[in-house]
Amino acid sequence: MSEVVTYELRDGVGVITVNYPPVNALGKDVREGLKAAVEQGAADDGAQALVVMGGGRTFPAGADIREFGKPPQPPALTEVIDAYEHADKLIVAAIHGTALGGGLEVALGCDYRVAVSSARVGLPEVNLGILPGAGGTQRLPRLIGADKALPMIVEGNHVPAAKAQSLGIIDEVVEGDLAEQAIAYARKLVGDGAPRRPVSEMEVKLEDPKVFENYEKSIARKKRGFLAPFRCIEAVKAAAELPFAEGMKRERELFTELVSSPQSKAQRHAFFAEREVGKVPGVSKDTPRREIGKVGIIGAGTMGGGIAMNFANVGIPVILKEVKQEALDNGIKIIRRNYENTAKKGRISQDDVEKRMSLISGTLEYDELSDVNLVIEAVFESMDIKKEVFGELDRVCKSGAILATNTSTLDVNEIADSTSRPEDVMGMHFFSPANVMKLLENVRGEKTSDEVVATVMDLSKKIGKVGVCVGVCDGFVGNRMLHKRQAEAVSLVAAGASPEQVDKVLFDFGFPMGPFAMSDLAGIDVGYRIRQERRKAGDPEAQKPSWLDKLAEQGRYGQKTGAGVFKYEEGDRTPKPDPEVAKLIEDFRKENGIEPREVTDQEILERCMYVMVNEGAKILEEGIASRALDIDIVWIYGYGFPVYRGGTMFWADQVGLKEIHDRVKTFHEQLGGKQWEPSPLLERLAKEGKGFHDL
Ligand code: HSC
Repeated sequence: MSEVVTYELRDGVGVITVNYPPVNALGKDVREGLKAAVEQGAADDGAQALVVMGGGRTFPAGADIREFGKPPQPPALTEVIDAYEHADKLIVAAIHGTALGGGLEVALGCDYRVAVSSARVGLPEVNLGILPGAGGTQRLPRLIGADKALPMIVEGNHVPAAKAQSLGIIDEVVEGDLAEQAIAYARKLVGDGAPRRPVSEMEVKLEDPKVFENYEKSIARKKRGFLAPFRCIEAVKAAAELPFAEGMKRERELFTELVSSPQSKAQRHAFFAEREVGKVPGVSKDTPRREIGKVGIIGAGTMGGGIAMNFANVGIPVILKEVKQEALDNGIKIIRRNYENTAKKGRISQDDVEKRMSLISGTLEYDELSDVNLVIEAVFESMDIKKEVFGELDRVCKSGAILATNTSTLDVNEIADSTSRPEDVMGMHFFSPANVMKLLENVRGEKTSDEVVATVMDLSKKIGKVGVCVGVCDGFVGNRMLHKRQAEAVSLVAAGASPEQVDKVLFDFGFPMGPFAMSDLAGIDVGYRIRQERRKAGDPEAQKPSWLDKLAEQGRYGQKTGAGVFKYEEGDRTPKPDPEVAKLIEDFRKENGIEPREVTDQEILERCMYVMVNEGAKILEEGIASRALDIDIVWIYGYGFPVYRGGTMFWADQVGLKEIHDRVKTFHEQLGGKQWEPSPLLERLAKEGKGFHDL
């Protein structure tokens, strides 16, 4: 037997334990070990029943994802599970941690399942662009009914033990030592003459024959562009309609199609990138972390309030500092309202609302921040104001406190240098709404210490964010690339496209909304002010005045004023084309001697996307992002880049860098502009036939 799976006889029960840290993934050695162990258990005369469990922190959390895309290595997981289901001894799965994917499929091959109350089970394969491929789509509907299995398989959520018990997945929730409890349970079952329960032999219960059709309709919008959720529905339908063996064949066909699809490759890349992104190159994993027991926030506006909620949500006390009592009261009132709304939707209890609110306090005095371990400034984007705030923080905050700025545009090094402790200063760029958006661009200044970087990166995870460490530049990673795309979108409209056409192309690509619906949501005035500042300052790279600026000058700021590039009806956020804007664009073209031409969807896609890829390459060259995967994660979590395309740079690699480089060069010849100057890195990789992820 392999070393990663052990077998021992305890109290007349054979206990099979998987020891393959960190998550007991079902790689080749584990599969071999599991198969050998069940054979040993079956042959062990001293064992009246068997228990299978995970050592360390969890029951197996799934197949070993790193094996996908490589030649399959026997034994297949399906073969292992068959061996458990057909063993001639009763088997109990004893679950702690997370029994996910292939792990839950192993448990479904057992006769009975017990779990500790903190355990969670689920079939999250859909999040990797695949479906459960070791019988999960066929056994779970047989165990709990197709109607209940469907959401678990299509949504891929983790289900806590108590709920899993009520669904019929778990037979008993146990307290105390899991192995002992499972052994006692197995002995009792044998003593009571409990029957074997091969799930594959159960009938599939189906309450509503239209469930598949209805479910497909219900997810059509939310899962737009994804392949796997729809294939999951097909697989569960097969369970309801076909005998087990045929259903398994169908599951295999669908699994094989998905696992080799570009979507699954992209989603697997995103899975590992999300974990890799937390490991900052050059910062050792043993770097000491500072304890963050209390946080101060400067500014109780929308941003400050949203940021505060992240900390209260995980039990960290927060103190909000404002200038005026009224603004403070209002900020805290809005936080309460947000929590109350979440409670109304049933996502948290009223008790949670009160607990979280009790962790949030307010002050008008800087001196009250003397005991915080981290302070995040979220005030107006003005260097003078920020320097003033940081001067105060430098004065009152205790030694070792981390001083962070939420700036999205200003130079973090300049802010840091205005204090006596630049090594403790860092950017924490939250995305709006700060309590919802998962991305956190953690901006490392020239002098920021490793300890501060490591602490802030860990803290990001703790508050449920995906932190990406980036360097200092205008717009950091996300907005720097976004601004290039936005300028291109504006110029495409000036050339002859309509804003609706541009938006549709990017929406169809998979973004949640097009660039103009997005600028209407964020407020056109924000970008307008920045562009005006640049023009005033004589910045040679400032964009020329455009039709979009004219909209801002007319007070059409977007959703907040009911009209921007699109118009909005009262209480409705759906963008509607506006003939007035079409006229304004037409006038703009006339004034500037532009003869409108037909712009193809292909040109829109290439210009909007390739300009970002070229900028991403420059960001990599400059070391603003250390790896292409950092940029991918920024775009997936900050801007809704479709995860099934793997992020901007992963997508670029799939398209091929030679193709992109050639087009960038052509656009540079045709349109000019610094944004189209091919990045030397892009040029080199294109020549070498490599991708950004080969670096
Ligand atoms: C699957 O099971 C398919 C099946 O249906 C079988 C198909 C068979 C087909 C047969 C055909 C014949 N594999 O997340 P963390 C690593 S698909 C490899 O930071 P946490 C992870 O990369 C799978 N590695 O920990 C990281 O490595 P690092 C279905 C895996 O405590 C380390 O473990 N299951 C891995 O925050 C720690 O991970 C899933 O999708 C895996 N399966 O969360 C579950 N899982 O240290 C995926 C983790 O080097 N996993 N790693 O960076 C998770 O959701 C989370 O990892 C947990 C733990 C919730 C388990």
